[in-house]
Amino acid sequence: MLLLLLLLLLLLPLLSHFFPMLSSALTCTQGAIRIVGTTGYSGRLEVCNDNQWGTVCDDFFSTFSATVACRQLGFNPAGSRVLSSRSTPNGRGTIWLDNVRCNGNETTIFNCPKNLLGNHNCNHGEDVGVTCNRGKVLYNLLTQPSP
Ligand SMILES: [Ca+2]
Repeated sequence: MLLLLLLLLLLLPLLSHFFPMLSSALTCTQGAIRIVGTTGYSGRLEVCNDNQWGTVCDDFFSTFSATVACRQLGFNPAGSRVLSSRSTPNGRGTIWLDNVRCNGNETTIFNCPKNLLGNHNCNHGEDVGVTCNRGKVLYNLLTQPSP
């Protein structure tokens, strides 16, 4: 019996490799955000909700909102810019945020005035991006690497 248990314990990592549900695989941390792009500091903005990465609509998304996103990602907020939806490659999945209207002082993008999560009138052609100051500062733990 004990041997069987040991065997199962040894096999579990292998099993969960083939059946990710077994380890209740975490895709992303609730409330985390990321920039999807080749440079790491400029690209499509994505946010994590309900264990899924999703995108942000460009409606009302201003420099103030870009500033909040960049600060949340641990960048120096100075010089944060909106990357227009025209310049941002379309994302996939759920559009989590719409009508984001930060005043610039919020600590996370989720604290900004916005629609309820997933409540939007957008399409992925309206996915917004940000360009952050390349300088990173070390005061944020919610940063997750881009794929
Ligand atoms: Ca909208």
